[in-house]
Amino acid sequence: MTCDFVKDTSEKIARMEIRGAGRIARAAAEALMRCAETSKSKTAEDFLKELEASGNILVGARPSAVSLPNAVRFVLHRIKTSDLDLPQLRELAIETAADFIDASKKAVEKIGKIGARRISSGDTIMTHCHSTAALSIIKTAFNQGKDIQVIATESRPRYQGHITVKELAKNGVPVRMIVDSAARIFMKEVDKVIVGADSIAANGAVVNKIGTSQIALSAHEARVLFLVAAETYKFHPATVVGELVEIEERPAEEVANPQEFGGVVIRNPAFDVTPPEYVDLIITEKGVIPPQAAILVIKEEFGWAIPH
Ligand code: RUB
Repeated sequence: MTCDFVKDTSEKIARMEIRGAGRIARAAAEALMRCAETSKSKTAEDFLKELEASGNILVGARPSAVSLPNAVRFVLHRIKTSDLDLPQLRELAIETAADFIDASKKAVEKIGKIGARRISSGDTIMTHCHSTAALSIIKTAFNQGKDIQVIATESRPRYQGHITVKELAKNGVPVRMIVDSAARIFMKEVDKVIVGADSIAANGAVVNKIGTSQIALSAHEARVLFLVAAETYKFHPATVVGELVEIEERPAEEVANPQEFGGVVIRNPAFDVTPPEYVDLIITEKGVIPPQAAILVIKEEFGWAIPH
């Protein structure tokens, strides 16, 4: 048995009504919290089974952001390793989900503060897609009075760049929008690229919105710093034992109507992988690390979740 909140949240995640790795993670924790609050299970065993089944549904909603399974794991691990009766277990599940949500929001704030130290007055920053963590750095630096400019890609096919541009403009940050394919021509004006992450593998490779790796490549070519803003729950425990991050392929219709092209195949991968060689720093809420230290973050934060 699973609850309605879980079905509703996983549908919203799949439809991208709830999107962005951090928001997805917080929504999953909240669904589990509501599930625990309203559960009609009569025994601790049934309650655990219900939450586990709910967790599996949530995890199946989208494959590439590890923040989703990490949020579910965080809640389930704490309740599964306790030895409590049903009312206490319910309380613990609610408390743990709330802890995750709270820690996640604080992490984004902390990343803003830590990352802003890397931004200087006069910097032009390029960003791609819509990342709350990357924007936290940009907005914090701007609010500290640093004179910065932003160049944001529109991020086809779902145009998450529009959200970025509107959010920055609303906050008074000077921002220009470009088509994704103009990233290289503008790179000569850029001092730093800052993007978010959906997953970070044990070798420091960064999975983020499709197009990120091309931007990283042109930043590398132009010797522009490439920074990734990522909470520690974006690090992927199973990559330690060789699991690959699944790259979500979304419907062709998001790109164009195949019928208008005589049924031609249209591919629509939603994410790509930026190799660690193109990443200068990863900014987490625990501090700034080189991509080569990703394995240490995974061992420290998710050692218990690394599959045997
Ligand atoms: C969003 C995306 C974002 C990361 C990080 O993809 O790739 O860069 O999720 O975002 P989609 P945040 O729109 O397909 O979910 O920093 O907000 O977690």
